[in-house]
Amino acid sequence: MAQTPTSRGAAKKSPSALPSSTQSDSFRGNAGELQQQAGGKHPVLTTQQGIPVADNQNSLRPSPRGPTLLEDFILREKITHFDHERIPERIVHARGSAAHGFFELTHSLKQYTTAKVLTEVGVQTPVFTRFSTVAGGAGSVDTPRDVRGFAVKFYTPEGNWDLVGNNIPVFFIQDAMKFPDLVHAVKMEPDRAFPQAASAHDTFWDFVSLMPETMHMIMWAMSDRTIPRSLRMMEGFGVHSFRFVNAAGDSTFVKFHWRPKLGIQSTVWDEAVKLQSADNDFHRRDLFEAIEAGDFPEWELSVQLFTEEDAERFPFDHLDPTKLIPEELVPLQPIGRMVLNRWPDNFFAETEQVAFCPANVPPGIDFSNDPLLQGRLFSYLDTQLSRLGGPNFTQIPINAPKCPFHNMQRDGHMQMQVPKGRVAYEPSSLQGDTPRASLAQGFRHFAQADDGDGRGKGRIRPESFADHYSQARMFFRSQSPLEQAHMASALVFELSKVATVHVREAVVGHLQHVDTDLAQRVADGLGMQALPPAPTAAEPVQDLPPSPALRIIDRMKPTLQGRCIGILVADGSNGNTVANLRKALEKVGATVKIVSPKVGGAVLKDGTLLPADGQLQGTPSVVFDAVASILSPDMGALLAKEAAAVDWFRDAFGHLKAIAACKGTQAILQAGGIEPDAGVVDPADAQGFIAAAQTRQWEREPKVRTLA
Ligand code: HDD
Repeated sequence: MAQTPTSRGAAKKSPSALPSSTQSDSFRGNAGELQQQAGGKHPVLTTQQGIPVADNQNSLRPSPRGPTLLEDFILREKITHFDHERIPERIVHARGSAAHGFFELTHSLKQYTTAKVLTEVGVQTPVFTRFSTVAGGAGSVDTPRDVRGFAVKFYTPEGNWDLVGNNIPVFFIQDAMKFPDLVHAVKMEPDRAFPQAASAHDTFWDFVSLMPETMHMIMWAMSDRTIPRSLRMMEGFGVHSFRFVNAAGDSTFVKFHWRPKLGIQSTVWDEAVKLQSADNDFHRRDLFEAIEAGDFPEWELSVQLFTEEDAERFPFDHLDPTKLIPEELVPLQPIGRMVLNRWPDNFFAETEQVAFCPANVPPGIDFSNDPLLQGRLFSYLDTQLSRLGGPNFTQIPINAPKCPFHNMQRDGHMQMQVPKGRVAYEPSSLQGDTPRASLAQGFRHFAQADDGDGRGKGRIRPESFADHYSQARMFFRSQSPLEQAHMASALVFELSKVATVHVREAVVGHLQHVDTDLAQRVADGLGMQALPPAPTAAEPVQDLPPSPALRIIDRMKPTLQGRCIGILVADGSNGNTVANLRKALEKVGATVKIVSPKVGGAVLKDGTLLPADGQLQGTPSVVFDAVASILSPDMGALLAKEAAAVDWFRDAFGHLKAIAACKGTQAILQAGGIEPDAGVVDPADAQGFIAAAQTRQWEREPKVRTLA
């Protein structure tokens, strides 16, 4: 053991008592022995200047109990570096998890774009994809009700393409001018510094109540989309209309959609809340474990393509980012797939330092005039300058293009390149190898005609952006009755946290334009005596055809692939039943985790030890998609008195999960007041359990909670 002088006794130890190998002019403490603890061949520890370090335990002192000397350059360098280890977190999307992977094109878009990444079928383009929550800080939980960021950096042969989207296809506001207001309203309130990572507070809903353009996005935010089960089970959207430009210079509008191979799935609200205490890192861990297990998450990339003339016929303006184009109107065309197959080596170097920017597009992809997108084109580069400390953040490995790049940008903080030669300007005639612009290969902006209406320059909101309610109504009416009930309940929950009565009333007033039944349900849920008046709508609300593609309950994939099942065992459990169930579950692609009252495992009926993946009290059922339990009657009776065991089943039941419960478990179900239904089966019936576990027991919901 190392003898670091932490006590007076140790400090008084005479230097002459130390092993001779540590005695030298400067060694008065004992350091070397720590090196013995791990095997392998370790390089010598050095300072950042490369100076070898002899003692990494003790600072330099004139005598064993004397003050630390300023001369200790090793200590000063180490502490100084540590003091500067953190950089400003992202003002939004601070909490995120990311992975490396590739994008593979399956259908060429050559007809529409020159971008190689979208024309060379079969080529795998490296990507780095970061998912995030929006409102919370970097250390906040993974499962609040929040929009999720879905940002993909494609390292294409023609430079980086960043598709910086969300898991929702529309946005809260129409003009970038309002973004700081929106973010200030949703973030923790500045005087009290709470709530963290939550929209359920006065300032957010005050802003919403005064900005009817938020209504469509509010419907999405209150839907189950904002409480995803897994980052692997989320859709992603580029949101804005972008442009493709082909070799002839013709332009086509495009919207991008990511669809998860595992299907789309959400949690129920009570589950999301409990996950916040069960596992702050639930989504990050889920992504990490899937990739580590070789169960690589995959998404299909699809496009919606339409021309200027098509757009003229839409009953909304596609340049308004609060509007989506229903896929019933413009179908989705699958063009490729993204697979995430490598977890970053270092969180800070990659996930934290990655810098996305919607302005990063290769030749052949261009922007539309969406005023939100136009503002974003400025914001991201600007924020990276302060977040990453200077203009050379593009040289950080995770941000650097993987294709050759040459320019005349020079110097600045943290310049990593050593450019040769005397020419750092263009045009020049002194050197033969300096970079030159290329009309043939270079980025060319689409030559869009000015569509001004002759009124000239102004701070103008187009009249075509004035209808704020029709698509909100379409989204609400496209949902299944249960999803509508979830939305109404979410609105009641959020507005119940709003103390200001006139704000609650104003929001319910807007809801009348969305759907009067919804408004009434929310008003009832809030205990309002009468429906507040609806504000005047700038445009008549249209009854657009519903879009069933916008539901998610119907679209949960009937599979156990990518899902995780917990099996509760204890001493005396029947090992055969456990083994059979496990085998059957793993055969259909589920991950199985054994939970036991002790993490060391359980001694089964046949005397063998079954190691556990989690201890019962620290592994609540919220972290599983379905649960099973195989217990002896004695252990069942004992655990029926254990709150963690009773909660395990009560929560699984309340969260509409399938339960496989043996006879020995019945005492716990009874203690939890659970009346078994079709979703509660015997663990010996593995196939019955698999069938039940492939979905949630939606018909159970009205029996376990009151929905608005
Ligand atoms: Fe943004 C980050 C997505 C509107 C300004 N945004 C950021 C990230 C995502 C989005 C996924 C995190 C990227 C990462 O993982 O590092 N943002 C969106 C979407 C929007 C949107 C889908 C609307 C369609 N954003 C938006 C506007 C502005 C910004 C209107 C400002 C005018 N966004 C930023 C930012 C951030 C950012 C301040 C914070 C950190 C960063 O950029 O790198 O520049």
